[in-house]
Amino acid sequence: MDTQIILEDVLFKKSQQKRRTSPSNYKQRYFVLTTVDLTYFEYRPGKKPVLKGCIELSRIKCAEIVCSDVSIPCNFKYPFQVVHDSYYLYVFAPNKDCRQRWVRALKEGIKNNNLVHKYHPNFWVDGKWKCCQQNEKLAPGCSEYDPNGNASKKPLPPTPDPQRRFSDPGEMLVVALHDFVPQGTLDLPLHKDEEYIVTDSSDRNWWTVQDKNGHKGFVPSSYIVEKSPNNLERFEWYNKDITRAKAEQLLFKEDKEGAFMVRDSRHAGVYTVSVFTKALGSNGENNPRVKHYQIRETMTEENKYYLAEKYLFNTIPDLIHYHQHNAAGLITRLRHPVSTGRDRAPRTAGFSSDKWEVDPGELSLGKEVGSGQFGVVLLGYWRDVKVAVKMVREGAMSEEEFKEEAQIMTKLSHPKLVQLYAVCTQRVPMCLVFEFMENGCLSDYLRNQRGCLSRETMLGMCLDVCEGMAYLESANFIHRDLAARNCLVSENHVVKVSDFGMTRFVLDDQYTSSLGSKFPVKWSAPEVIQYSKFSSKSDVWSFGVLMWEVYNEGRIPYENRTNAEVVEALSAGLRLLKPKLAPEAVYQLMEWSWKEKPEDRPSFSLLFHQLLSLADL
Ligand code: 4IP
Repeated sequence: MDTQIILEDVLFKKSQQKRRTSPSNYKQRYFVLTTVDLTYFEYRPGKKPVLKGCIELSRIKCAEIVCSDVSIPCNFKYPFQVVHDSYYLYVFAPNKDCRQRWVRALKEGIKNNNLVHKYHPNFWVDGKWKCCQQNEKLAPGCSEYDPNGNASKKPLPPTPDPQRRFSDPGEMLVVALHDFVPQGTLDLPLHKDEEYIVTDSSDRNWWTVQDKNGHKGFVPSSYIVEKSPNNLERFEWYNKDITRAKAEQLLFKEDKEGAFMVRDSRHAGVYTVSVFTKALGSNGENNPRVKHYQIRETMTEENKYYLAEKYLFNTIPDLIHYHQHNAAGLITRLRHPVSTGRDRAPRTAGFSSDKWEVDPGELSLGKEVGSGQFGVVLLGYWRDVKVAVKMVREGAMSEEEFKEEAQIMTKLSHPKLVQLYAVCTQRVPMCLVFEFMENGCLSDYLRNQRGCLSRETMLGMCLDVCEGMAYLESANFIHRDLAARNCLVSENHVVKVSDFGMTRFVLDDQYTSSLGSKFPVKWSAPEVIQYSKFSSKSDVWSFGVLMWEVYNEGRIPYENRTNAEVVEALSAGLRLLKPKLAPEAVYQLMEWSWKEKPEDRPSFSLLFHQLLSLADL
């Protein structure tokens, strides 16, 4: 049997301390799970990954989530364990979804092994197991191991104790980030800052939660966050994944003394506090500026956080709270939290958990805002939600096939994807209801902003698209027509991927056949042009072209060549030239995306981390 890649992601790992003198450190590694083994590599921007470790699947005895309240000294806060031979490999994922994907895939891969019956649900720390206090590392486990278990489906324990320091994987306490007004009969209302217990998280977008009165119902998973000391997402001052340049831009715009935010540093595992000040410079001159401070951790037994050496705190929220009241070594105290529009509730996957068809009477239609392969696009409202309505021209779309797929597509939901909310099939021809994007398509946006875009902004655009594509890749969904014209720009200038998978429903041969005049040859990988072989790796090729478009401010690739000439040039090994505005390291990523063989191209998740490492500190 051929070895196949099942999952690949950049994750953190803790050293397994195989030798007595091994340091207990946390490192970012590129993990690859295949049908045969689990390997991890050191990745270095622009260079080939270096193999660091390999565990054959046949040697793994347990793969499971770790539940713990110990503070985790890297910024991926979702641990799972891989028990093999007599070693414990602790791996840390960036979010719950990703962790669940890995644990599920690992369990699938080891299901025929000789597995443990019992395991340790918590960490081995300071010479004992946190779960059962046994002080022998190889002591038998203390909890039943469920080899098939989808941890989130376990029943709740009978009497939940609010003082418990860690929760069973099945019992997760969450806090609402936003109010949610139910739109369907199965939904439950959410009230900002109130706590709920998750009872089922098996659907990616709609989780079942229970409120304090015992009422249960579906809520959008993006509206709640896990309540844990390690989770910063519920704080208005925390902005995940934004670059130093974007942070500075937002803080300058706020223009208030002490405007601040906490963000992920480019150095994985580290957080940075960025703060704006108008304090006079050393020469006594007016000098509004942003200062950046890394949050440091004492690597002692009891992990503590600090900004200025003297003041140590158990958690980051405690540290921020202190510095909100005391400058204590900072240029100014932290006065005004600034966020990237987090106050606005995110999109939900569909309007509600059980509603992906809308009644035409509930849609009000406004002016035309554009046109696409299927017909005109109108501005509209569904109840009070602003939406873009694609009116499908008769004969333009294979409607039956689309209807079958629409339900799956409404479930694809990510902040960097243009959300398909619902379809309206009772109208003839039908229409599709999407999230509305104020700033139109990326290619026009780039052309209109020519000469005004900084390199940081361009990198930010590539990062946005890459993040959305990494999500599609993880959902095994192929875009098939990624290009700047198929990305849209939101009101606050976030770029989102649109029209994913839609070419499958186009009825125009000129568009779908690689010989057709409308086929996007200039964005297509060689295997797509030759054999219509689409994959996430052919999307990666198109993404390389999209990066080229961004750094060329919306110019058409191979401007003066016909499609036939492009095909010829590609097969002779020629590639698009480096855009003047692209740094060498970004062009290297484009070239990597244009490798002849799909398997030599990077995955989106690797590209995302490579791009992130190029963003300013
Ligand atoms: C190393 O520390 C790394 O953490 C290794 O991880 C780890 O191997 C080593 O543990 C540990 O000593 P230094 O880089 O500071 O030397 P990686 O290979 O991912 O870099 P594991 O086995 O955890 O992969 P020992 O116990 O193998 O020495």
